[in-house]
Amino acid sequence: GQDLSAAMPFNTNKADEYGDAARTPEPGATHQPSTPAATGSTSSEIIANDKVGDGVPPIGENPTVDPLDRVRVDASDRHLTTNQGVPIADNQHSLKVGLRGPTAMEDFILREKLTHFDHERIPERVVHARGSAAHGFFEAYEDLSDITRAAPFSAKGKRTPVFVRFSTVAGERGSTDVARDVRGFAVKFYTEQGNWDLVGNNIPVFFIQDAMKFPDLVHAVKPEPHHGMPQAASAHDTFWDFASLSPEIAHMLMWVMSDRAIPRSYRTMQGFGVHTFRLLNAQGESRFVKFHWTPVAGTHSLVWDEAVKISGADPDFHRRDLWEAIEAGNFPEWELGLQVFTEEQANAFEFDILDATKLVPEELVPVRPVGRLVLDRNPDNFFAETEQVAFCTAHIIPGIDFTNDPLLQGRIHSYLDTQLTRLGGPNFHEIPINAPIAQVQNNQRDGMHRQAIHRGRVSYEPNSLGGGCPFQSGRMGFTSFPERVAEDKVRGKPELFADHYSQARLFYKSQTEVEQSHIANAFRFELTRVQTVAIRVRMLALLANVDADLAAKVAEGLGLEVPEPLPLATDAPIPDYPASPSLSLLARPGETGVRTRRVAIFVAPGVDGKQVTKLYADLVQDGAVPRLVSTMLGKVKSANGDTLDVEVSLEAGPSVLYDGMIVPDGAKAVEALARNAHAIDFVREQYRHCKPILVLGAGETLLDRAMVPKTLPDGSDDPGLFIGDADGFKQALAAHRAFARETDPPMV
Ligand code: HDE
Repeated sequence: GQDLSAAMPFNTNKADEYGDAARTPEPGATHQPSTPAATGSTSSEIIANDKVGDGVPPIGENPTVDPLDRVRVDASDRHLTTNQGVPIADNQHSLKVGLRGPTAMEDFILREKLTHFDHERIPERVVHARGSAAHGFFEAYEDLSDITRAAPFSAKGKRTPVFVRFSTVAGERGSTDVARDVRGFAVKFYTEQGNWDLVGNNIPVFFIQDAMKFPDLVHAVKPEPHHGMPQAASAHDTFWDFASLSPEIAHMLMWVMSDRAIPRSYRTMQGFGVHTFRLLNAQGESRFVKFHWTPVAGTHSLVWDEAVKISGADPDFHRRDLWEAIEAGNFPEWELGLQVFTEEQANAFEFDILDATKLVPEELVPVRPVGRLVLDRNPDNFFAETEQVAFCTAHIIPGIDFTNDPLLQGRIHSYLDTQLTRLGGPNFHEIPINAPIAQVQNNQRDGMHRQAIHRGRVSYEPNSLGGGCPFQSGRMGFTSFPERVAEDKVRGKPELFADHYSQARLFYKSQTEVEQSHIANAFRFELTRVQTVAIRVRMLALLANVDADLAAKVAEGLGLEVPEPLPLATDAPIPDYPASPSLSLLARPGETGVRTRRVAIFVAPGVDGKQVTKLYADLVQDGAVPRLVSTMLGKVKSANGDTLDVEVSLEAGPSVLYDGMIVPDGAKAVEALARNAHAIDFVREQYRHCKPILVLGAGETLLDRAMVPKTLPDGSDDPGLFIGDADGFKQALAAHRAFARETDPPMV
C-alpha cells in the first residue's frame, strides 16, 4: 500500500495542462497558464483537504501542474513563419515566372502550406466519432484506502485532474448532437500512478454481452453500406433487423427508446462505468464495483419532436451548451457514486455481474457517494485535445482491476488497437493530451513520431550497464487480482446470461406514465421508419416478452397485431424485480434551480420596457440566460420611451433553443408579434414541448392568437402556464417541463 508518488519523479515535460486554475478554481476564472515558479509546485506531496464541498480550495500541492505550455502556441505579436521557422514575407501570392506565368517548382512556401493542408485530416473514431470535451478535476470526499489503493481515492479532499469527453455513438464527426443515441461519458484521470480511463456511457447497460458481436452491432446501426444512409440514426432496417434477432438487446432498447437517449445537455445526464470492475486495497483484498456519475443539475431530457427540430436549428446544441456553461463559470458537476459488493453478494444475485446487459438495482446495493467531478476549463484547441485524446479501457491503475465480463475483455484489446490507425502509430501516448503526468520509463523505443529522447545505451532488461534501471516495482506496482480459474476452454455463455427480459421489464415498470408513453412512441417512430414488415413484427414479438401493454401500444401505432412472443432462451425461472424508482429520469430533479436555463423574452415596439428590464435582471440574478427576442435585430422603442436591444431574431432563434418564454405587457408589441407566424409557431412549440410560458398583461392575447389552451383538457390548471405569475413561472422553469400538458397526438 505504499504510495509510489513520493518516490517517482514527475514528468517535467508534461505541459501545464491544468495550472492553478484546475487546482483551485474560482467561479468564472479562466485558465491562466502557469510556470513551475509561479505555482511553486516542487513538492509531490498531496495534503488532504478537510473542507471538501464548501468551495475552499485544497491545501498543499498537486503534482500535476508542471508545464503543457511547452506545446501551447500563441501567435500574438509574432510574425508568420514556415514550419522551419523561416519568416514569410508574402503569404498571399505564389512564386510565378512572370505575373501571368506558371508557378515555380521551387516555391517551398506554397508547397509546404498545401502539403500540410492536404494531410490535416485523421480518421474519425469508428464509433463515438462526434464528441466534445472539457478539463476539470475529481475531488475525493474521503479516504477510501480501506477498499482501494487507487490514487484518486487516497485522501480526503485530494484533487486529480481529468479530461472528459462526451459523445454520440453512431453519427459521424460532423453529425447532429441530438440524435437518439447512447452518449459516451469518458473520463481520463491523470493520477500520479498513471492514467486511469473510465470509458463509460450515459446508460448503465449495453446492447450485447460479448465483444464478438460488437462489429455486427455497429455495422447494423451505422449508415447502411450501399447508400450511406441514414446519418446518426437507428431508425432504419439494418439496426432493427439485428435488434429483432438479438433478444439480449431487450433491456438496452428500453433505455435507448427512453428519453435518456435525447439528453437536454451533457450536464444533465448520468454516466456509468457499465461493467463490473474490481477494487483492490493494499492488502490485496478484492471487492466488486459499479461506477455511477450523477449530475448535480439533475437528469433532464429533450422531447423527441424538439430534438428533431434542434438538429436543424443548432446541430451543435450539446457542444455549445457545454462550452457556454464553462465559459460562463457555471461549471458542470457530477457526483461519483460507487456500488461496492462482495463476491458472496454477487453469487446471490439473480443475474450475473459479468453480464453487461444487467444492472445492479440500487435497492440491492446502494450507491455510495465518494467524490465530485467538476469541469472548469474548455480546451484550447479542439483537434489537439478533443480529437486526439485516446481513451482506453486498458488504462487502469493499481487498486483497480478488470472482471471477466466478456464485453470488457474485448474492449481491453480494441481501444489501444484502434488508436494505431486513428493516431498513426504506437507513440500516441506522447501526444500532450494523452501523456500521463506520472513519469514514463521503460525500454519501448522508436516508432513513428517519437518525442522522447532516451539517453544511454540500455534499452533492455535485465541489464547491468544501466545499473538495472528502470527497475520493476514489485508489489508497489500494478498487480492483478489472483483470481482462481480452472475451467474448460469453451465458446459459450453462462445460463444466467440467457434471461433477456426480466431487467427490461424492471426498467419499463420503474418509469412514470409519461416516460412509458415516450418509450412506446419512440418504438413506434423507429419501427415506422423500418420498411420491412417482418422486422416490425419480430420486434413486436420481442416486446411481447417485456410488457404486454407496451407491445400492444406499439402494435397499435404500427397498425399491426401483437404476434406470439419470441421463444425464451432459458427454462430457468425468470426473476420478478420490484420497481426501482431511481431508474426514472424524474427521480433526480437536480439542485441548480433555473441556473443556465434559456428564456426568450418577446419584445417589439411598444413593449413594457420597465417590466422587461426587471424580468431580465431577475433572471440573470438567478443564473438563468434570458434573451430579448423579436422579429428582427435592432433597437426596439418601449412604451416608456427606453430603447431595448434585440439579441436574437425569431428566425435565428426558434423556440426549441429555449427552455421557457415570457410575453411581456404592451398591446402594440403583442399586435406586431401576433402578425408574425414565427412568433405564433414559437408559442405553439413552447406549449407542445411542455415548456413554461409566462404572459403578462396584453401578452395573454398572443396565447389566444396561437390557439393555445389555458387549462388542461380536464379543466384543471396547466402547471406550466402562468398569467401574471412570475414566481410560479420560475418554479416551473426549475422543474423543466409541464408534462401534464402532453397529449398523443399533440393537440397544439
Ligand atoms: Fe467503445 N469503442 N467499444 N464502448 N467506446 C470506442 O475507441 C468497443 C463499449 C465508449 O470519447 C473506440 O478510441 C468495443 C461499451 C466510449 O474517445 C473503439 C466494444 C461502452 C467511447 C471501441 C465497445 C463503450 C468508445 C472507437 C464492445 C460503455 C468514446 C474510438 C466489446 C461502457 C471514447 C476509440 C472517446 C470508443 C470499441 C463497447 C464506451 C473502437 C470493441 C460497453 C465512451 O475502440
